[in-house]
Amino acid sequence: MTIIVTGGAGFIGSNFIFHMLNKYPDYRIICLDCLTYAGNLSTLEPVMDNPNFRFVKESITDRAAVEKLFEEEHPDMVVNFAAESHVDRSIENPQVFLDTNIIGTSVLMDACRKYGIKRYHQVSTDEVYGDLPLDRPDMFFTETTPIHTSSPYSSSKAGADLLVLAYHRTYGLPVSISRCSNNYGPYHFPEKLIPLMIINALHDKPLPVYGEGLNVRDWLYVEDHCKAIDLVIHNGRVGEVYNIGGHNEMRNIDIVKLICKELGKPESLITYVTDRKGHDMRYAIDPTKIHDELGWLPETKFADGIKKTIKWYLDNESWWEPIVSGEYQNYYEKMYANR
Ligand code: NAD
Ligand code: TDX
Repeated sequence: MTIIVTGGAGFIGSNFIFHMLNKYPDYRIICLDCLTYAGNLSTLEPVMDNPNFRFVKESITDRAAVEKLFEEEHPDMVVNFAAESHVDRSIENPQVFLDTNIIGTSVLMDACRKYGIKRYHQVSTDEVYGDLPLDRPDMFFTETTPIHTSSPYSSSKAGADLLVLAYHRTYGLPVSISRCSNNYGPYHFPEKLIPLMIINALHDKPLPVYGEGLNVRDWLYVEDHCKAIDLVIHNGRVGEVYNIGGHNEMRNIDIVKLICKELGKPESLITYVTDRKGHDMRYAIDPTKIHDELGWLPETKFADGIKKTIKWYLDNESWWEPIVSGEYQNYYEKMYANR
């Protein structure tokens, strides 16, 4: 089995590569990643010498490079993690989100059509469903909830999802899609809520909570997401969408307070800043389908996962220090200086 994993130098893709190489020692895994600001080759260092692993630095939008890779490797599957993934960046500059998330997806699927494939899997997000009201805790996203996006990011992911389903119906491409809730865990890029708060708290810097911090996200430990994708690509039905989430809804402010408590830092570091434009209120996944069809259940409880994650950031300063002291510093200044 040969699998091309795109975006494997990022947060979830790298965790997925570790999971797959560990669980299937006879699989060949090729990581296709162009190393944007969010891609980090040092993350993949532990597997670089594995003879069943290959890293290729190219963009999924580069048709010639993608076709060359298909000719060289004859993949059985493609799992597409590669994306621009940060909502705030999409509000500042939508164009690259359309290029990577939509055009990149079409380039990958065209190569799958041209050379043949057993499965093309699209890693999508619960954000394609828009948001839910805070006063309706009985409401959840199911796979049939209408697409109703809020940000350029979620719109680009939804556009890609629709294209994936269209390639299935029009060309019979054997596709699947998973839509997951918010992930957390090792190698999460420091621009996202949980790692940003951990690292700022460690430096006794202000903890910038958007609006009143009452927005709710449904958090899943990254390993549980990887295991779910593993099940979908092997046993999931072609042409289907699977929602992934662990019924773990938390308000942003409660997460930030928990991080302060775990690190022994004062809540006075919390600073309420201007809200995100178009900020989604609540995400909540109904994972009944993947549970009933594939037997998937999350294994890591949030109370344990957040402790493991904080410990990972404490133990791995050498991974995140070069990021927060480098180019990312300019982004942070631009986004938060006058907020
Ligand atoms: P990330 O930003 O950490 O990593 C993205 C990776 O894609 C990086 O390594 C980057 O270099 C690479 N990449 C970007 N553009 C590329 C291109 N044109 N060609 C090749 N590689 C490119 O993202 P993440 O958080 O790991 O998310 C991975 C996927 O999962 C995304 O598709 C995202 O939409 C989806 N997702 C993320 C979450 C979450 O909570 N992080 C939840 C649900 C779904
Ligand atoms: O500094 C911050 N302060 C703050 O209050 C940041 C970075 C975020 N927030 C809030 C905004 C959100 O309500 O925290 C919440 C989580 O924000 P992000 O970490 O940016 O994640 P989110 O916007 O929910 O999107 C994430 O989950 C779905 C991923 O980044 C997406 O790629 C995925 O599709």
